[in-house]
Amino acid sequence: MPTRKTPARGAGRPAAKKAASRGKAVAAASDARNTDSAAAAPPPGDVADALARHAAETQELAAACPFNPNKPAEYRREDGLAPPPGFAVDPPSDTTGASTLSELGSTAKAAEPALPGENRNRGELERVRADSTGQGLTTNQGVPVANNQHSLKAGARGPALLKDFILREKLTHFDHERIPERIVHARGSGAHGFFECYAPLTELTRASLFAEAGKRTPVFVRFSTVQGERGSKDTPRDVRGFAVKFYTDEGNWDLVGNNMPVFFIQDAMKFPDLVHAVKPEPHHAMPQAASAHDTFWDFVSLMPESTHMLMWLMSDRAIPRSYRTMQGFGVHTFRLVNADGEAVLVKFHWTPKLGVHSLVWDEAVKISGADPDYNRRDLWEAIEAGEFPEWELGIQVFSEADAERFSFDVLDATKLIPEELVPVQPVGRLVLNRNPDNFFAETEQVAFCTAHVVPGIDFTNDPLLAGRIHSYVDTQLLRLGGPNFHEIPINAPVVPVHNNQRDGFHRQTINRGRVSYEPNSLAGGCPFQQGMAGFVSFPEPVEDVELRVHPERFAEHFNQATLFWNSQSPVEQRHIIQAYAFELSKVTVPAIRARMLSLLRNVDEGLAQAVADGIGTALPEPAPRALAKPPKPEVTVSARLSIAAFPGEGGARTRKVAIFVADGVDAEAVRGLQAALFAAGAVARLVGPRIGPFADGGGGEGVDADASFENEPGPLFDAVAVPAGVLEALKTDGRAAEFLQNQFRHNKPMLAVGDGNALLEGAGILRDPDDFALVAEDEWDDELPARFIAAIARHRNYAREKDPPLV
Ligand code: HDE
Repeated sequence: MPTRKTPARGAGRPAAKKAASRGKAVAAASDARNTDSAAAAPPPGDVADALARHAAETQELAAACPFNPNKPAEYRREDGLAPPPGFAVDPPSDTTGASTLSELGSTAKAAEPALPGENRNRGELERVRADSTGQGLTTNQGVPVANNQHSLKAGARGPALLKDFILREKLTHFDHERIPERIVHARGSGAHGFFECYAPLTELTRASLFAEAGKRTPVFVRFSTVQGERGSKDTPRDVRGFAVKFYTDEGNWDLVGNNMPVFFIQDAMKFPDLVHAVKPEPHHAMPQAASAHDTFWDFVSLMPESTHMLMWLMSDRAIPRSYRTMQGFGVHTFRLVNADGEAVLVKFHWTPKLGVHSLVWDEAVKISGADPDYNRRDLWEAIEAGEFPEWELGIQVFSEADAERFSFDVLDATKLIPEELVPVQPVGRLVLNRNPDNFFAETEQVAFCTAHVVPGIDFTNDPLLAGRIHSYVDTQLLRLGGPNFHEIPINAPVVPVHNNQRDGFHRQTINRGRVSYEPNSLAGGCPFQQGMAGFVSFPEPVEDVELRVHPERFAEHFNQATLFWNSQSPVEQRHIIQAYAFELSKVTVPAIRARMLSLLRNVDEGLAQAVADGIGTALPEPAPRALAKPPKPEVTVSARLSIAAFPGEGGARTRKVAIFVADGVDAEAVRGLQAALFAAGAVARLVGPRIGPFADGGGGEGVDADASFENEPGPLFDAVAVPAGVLEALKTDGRAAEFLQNQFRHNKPMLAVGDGNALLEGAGILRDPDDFALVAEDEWDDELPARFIAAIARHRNYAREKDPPLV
């Protein structure tokens, strides 16, 4: 039996020394091969064995933290206001924190943050994008599929077999393809793009997207309607969502706004009531995507604070021509905080470069039948054509002291800040330049959240905002199936994510190492708290007792509704009256109508009377006001509240124009006009009684209609041209007359040449030299396209409008 050499006998000799150190190394290596106990002495550092070295490095790392140096700061007030960074120790080697020494490396995403302006998220999306071009069919497990036509059966006429895992996988996946739709804003359309900062805003905010002139931050934007279900039409009378996810290099910032600057209610407590009231009534689930019903008007007529928002909702803002031609607003007052911790208050505005343009109601109704995807298609087509929609971001910046002086409370989301009081300064531009590859993966799964702010942007105590900070994450937990929805590629930030959150449904991150807590010494304290480099909440002073009440300035409900009314052009005012009359006529309970009229009397007597006349109702007494002595408003008219203040850059780009064709048409003129419109950026389609070829009146080469009166009726076009030669073929076609009547009634530019004029006359549309949008000539001349394009650039001639309409 071999005997052990005692250290005493051989310790002094080199061979013995060698043997002892070999022995230690073996002991350390053996020790390191166990995961449940270890020797009392720290493992030696100079061993070759990888596991032993790993153990030694772990010891070294943990020993670097003999106590928790962060603790004292946790109890100091000044550290609460300006948190110090947490301790962090560099590990002795790359593998000290590894879960396993057999790891080969880490992903690029975990290794380094994106460069400023780099759209790393696109790279992430690239990683998960699947391109089946040239590929064979497989199952979800990657097994090649031989036959995708038939289930596996026992004989050609025999029963299907349970072991057909290919059929079962296909059906099971299909059966689970739907996720719950958003409770509000279910219907939407999205696009990728970037935000570009004009000049550094570092004096106001440390938010990294505003750090340098020209800095680009990737974005994903989703526009939406509010009331309708996911498959509902695009053109109801409704608020539109305007939600922007900025993938900044300090995390995601979501500015989840609307196309109107105010909201119906002042407190999150009332949001479920509002939504229940406006959604289809619960007994029969009607009407879809419409506010024109009893429960909505019952609720809002009992909520006088809604009056201002209702004015916007009854205006043409609620029926935008395009997502590309509507403003966006952050609605709430937010806070900007600079690197020194100094804060200002801020409101966010998006202004479309194309100008603000709307539909008219009759048109919106008809479009919803002709093309329920009208706004979705418009956004998609413009981006595909390289006509990238663009908005300017503007901010209204003011101080707490300014806010104190206003006659309204800036924490009240039913109030805006007139631009006469605080001007809007442009700070950057938003460009949407890429359509999603997959609607579900991107537009449906994107999860916006008001709580997603970045260092430099903070909340205020707006009680509506407070509820939103909770609600958005909460709703995704159900909609996207658990707490890991931030890992879905469209939601993932472009910067690495490091924290000790773990597990949950559909977890994708494979966290390295065994440490998932903090403080720790086994990972050198990492990930460590970032102190003042991280998000530090603005230290807003809080005094007062807990209670459920609003401040008194919230109680004034009508001044800004009146301001909005006073600021509208006569056409806009007429449309508001018509909208109220229409909506209230759809209410079946006269008492509700009367209640609404009583509120309108507090806005403007003329408005109330006109709406009352529109529904054949006598005016009731004005509604009592919550404040006996309402404060005097600073501003009584604000030009910037009218759509007329935002004509846009002009031009006819992306406008859709119909050119009538039929047998006998002047094909030469058609080609000339189409080319001129195309050169101006407009999209002209040849619309005939059917698609297909039509003969030229002069015997030359004919034209080929690519749309018909049936598949593309008038309301889908911004303008129409009737060239010479189509009269004979179309004079008895009621669809042509209806097309023209719609164009006329919706105030759209029209061009008629030669006997095309007779077609208009047959539809009841007479020449009118005062109507700039009715370009009518007996002969074709080469100036005509330019005149027509100039009219298209002015959108519509509202002066043509008569109530009731002439045709
Ligand atoms: Fe929202 N809102 N909201 N909202 N909202 C949602 O979040 C909510 C409010 C807005 O394209 C939901 O992910 C509460 C104001 C937009 O995906 C939900 C309150 C404004 C979108 C929710 C409000 C908005 C939503 C539904 C009152 C304008 C669509 C699904 C306290 C400033 C975002 C979802 C997208 C979506 C809650 C009020 C805008 C349920 C509780 C005010 C643009 O979480």
